[in-house]
Order: sequence, then structure tokens, then C-alpha cells
Amino acid sequence: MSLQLFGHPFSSYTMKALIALYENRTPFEFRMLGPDHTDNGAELARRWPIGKFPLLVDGDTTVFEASAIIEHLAAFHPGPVPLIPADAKAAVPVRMLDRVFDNYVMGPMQAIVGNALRPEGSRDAYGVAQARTTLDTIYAWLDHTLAGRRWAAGDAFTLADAAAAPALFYADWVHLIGQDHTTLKAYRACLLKRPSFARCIDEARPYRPLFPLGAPDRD
Ligand SMILES: N[C@@H](CCC(=O)N[C@@H](CS)C(=O)NCC(=O)O)C(=O)O
Repeated sequence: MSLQLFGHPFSSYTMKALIALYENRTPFEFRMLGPDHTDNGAELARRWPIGKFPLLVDGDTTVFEASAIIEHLAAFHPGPVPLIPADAKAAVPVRMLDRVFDNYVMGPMQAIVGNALRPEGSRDAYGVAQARTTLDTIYAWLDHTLAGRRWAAGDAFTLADAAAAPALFYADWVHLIGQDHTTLKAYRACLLKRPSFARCIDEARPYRPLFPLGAPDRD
């Protein structure tokens, strides 16, 4: 039975899963979410009451959480680009950096975007300030840590880069990576050129007017 991915092209975590599918040219059916696709939304809610996406259906198996989806694809639908290193020791930093990008780049980025979507009286200026401090801290750490590396964990494109691409793409929109962070800026530029992610960016382009803080006129 064919793979089905529930998601939305403008969603950062959907992009993360799409990168894995595109890297390995894995055939799948995209089950679009949104007001014009209420049947897909109802099925997502039935399979995962938390309702967050992406969500992968593979025959009898339902997998949610983008990292777990990529782990599932690597294990059961492997292709020419192994996003999880086969060597256990090499896989640890890849999984660690995946958590770093999700928790300390994607998380604060989503907090800033989520705040802008709240009604006027329910905004959280303190939470946004904390998110910006976290982004400043992680930008500096990444700029230092990634020096001399081709990709996040070394020479190979991995799960960590699939996490990094949409996280840094949107984080830079809400909290600019400073000119002094030359390594991090160059890494983000490399991610944007990676064909799997360039395709995600193009597929998401029509939805930019939906970005609550206003999408910048670049990328
Ligand atoms: N931890 C989840 C996060 C998924 C997530 O936050 N997805 C967002 C879209 S990028 C979402 O579902 N937003 C809709 C909602 O929260 O109801 C993962 O890694 O997949």
C-alpha cells in the first residue's frame, strides 16, 4: 500500500518530513490539510487527536512527529540518501542536533509566530522576549559549532539538516540571523539551495501571504 503524508506545504514540520521523501524520491500521496480538505482533517484528528502534523500512514501503521516519520522512512523505505547514519555512534550527534533544531530553533520560532496569531489582549510579550533570547543563544552556538562542517553533523546530509532547513528558514524571518554569524548564514543559504528543500520552498511560496508577521521579500 502506498505511503500517505498528511500536512500543509507552508508548515515547517511538514517540510521536514517532505525533505526526507524528496531526498530519496520515495513515492507517496500528499493528503493536503486546510479548509478545502475537511475529509483529510477529520482523518488526521481520528488518527492523532492532538491534531498536529505531519502524519504518515504506511499500510496499518500511523506515524506522527516529524523525526519519527523520518526514522520510519529510513528503516522501512530506505533510499540513496540515508538520513540516519547506520553506525550507532555516528547517529547520536545527528539525533542530538535534530533535537537542538526542533527545541531551540523551531520551538522559539513557533512561539513568536503563535503569539502573533493570538487575539490582541492575549499576547505574551514576556514569552516572545524569552524566545528571542533563546534564538540569540542558539544562533551563536550554531555559528560556532557548525564551523568547518559541510552539513550539521559533518559531511553527509542527515535528519539534522532536514530539521535545520525549515527551522532556520522561518527563524530568520522572525528573528534575523546577524551578519556576524557568517557560518550560520552560509549554512542556511546552503540548505535553501538543497534541491529537496528548494522544492519545499517553491511549493510553499503561494501561501506566503498567510504568514502572520508578513513574509520578507527574499528567499
Ligand atoms: N512535534 C511535532 C510538531 C508538529 C507541529 O507543530 N505542527 C504544526 C504545523 S508546523 C501544527 O500541527 N500546527 C497546527 C496545530 O498546532 O494545531 C512534530 O515534530 O511533528
